[in-house]
Amino acid sequence: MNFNELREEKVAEIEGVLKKYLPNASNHQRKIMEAMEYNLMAGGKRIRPMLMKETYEMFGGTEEIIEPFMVAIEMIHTYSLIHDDLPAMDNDDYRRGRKTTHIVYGEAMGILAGDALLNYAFETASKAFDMKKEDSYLIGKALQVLGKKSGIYGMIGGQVVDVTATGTKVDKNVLNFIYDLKTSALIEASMMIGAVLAGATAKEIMIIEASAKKVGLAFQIQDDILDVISTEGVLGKPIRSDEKNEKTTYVTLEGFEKAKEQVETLSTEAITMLQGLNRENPYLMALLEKLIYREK
Ligand code: GRG
Repeated sequence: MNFNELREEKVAEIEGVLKKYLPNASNHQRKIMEAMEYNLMAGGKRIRPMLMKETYEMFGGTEEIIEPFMVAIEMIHTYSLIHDDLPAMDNDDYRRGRKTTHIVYGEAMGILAGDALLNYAFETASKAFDMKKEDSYLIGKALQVLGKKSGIYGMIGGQVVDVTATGTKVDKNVLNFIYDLKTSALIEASMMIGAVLAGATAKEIMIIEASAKKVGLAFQIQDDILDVISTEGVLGKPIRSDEKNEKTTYVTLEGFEKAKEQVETLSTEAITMLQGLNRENPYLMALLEKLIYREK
């Protein structure tokens, strides 16, 4: 099986896990449950749950307790996309190749679907306590990482600075701060939770965090590049969105070629850091290399 086939198989497995943990749309709340599922199951690369599971396995993890956390991180990521597309933020009509949630279900339901996914993420992750009581301390630590990296010290914090800076020219320091929180934080959470639940040491978790920070930055710079050179058909979302929203990006700040070099440099540094851990996961290394040249 080649890398792409293996990756497709892993994406299908992750989608199976997502379905397993989704609530059954029933009763009077049916509408919100449908709206939650609408965007969550619309596709997407599933990078975060994949990085989580691969890191977990790299540290020798084999148990099902990783599953509720894989679902939780994808739910948090999806809620952020739903809210980011709202009229009050980027006001976009397409995401993951579909009309955005607020376009289909209305703005109020778009807000609620995002809120519901965020809440249900923690409700789902905490199911791990019932699956393996003896790992309660590790599960608690993993929940701590999830809360911090998606909150004001993580993704929401980055989004706040991003929204405030929109329409103004920001320097590289501020841009790095935004990317660090807005994008890297969830990637850090993904890989750190994998490490935490597999029982990695504090030092190993720090190295994972530092490596994931670089992966996240590289991922965001590539996102900036694709926003300029790709097509709506390939990305499943509008292109030139940064220009429309008057956002400073690595491409506007450093130019296209330098941005491409940064993606390569950061990814190589991230991979080298992981290799230094002397743990085996060739698929994870190959995935990180592939992300450098990703087209969507
Ligand atoms: C609204 C609280 C709140 C936060 C929004 C994450 C975010 C912050 C906004 C979404 C827009 C954006 C450019 C985010 C940066 C991270 C990023 C590149 C998201 C897209 O992730 P992919 O490419 O998407 O993994 P898929 O659809 O493949 O899952």
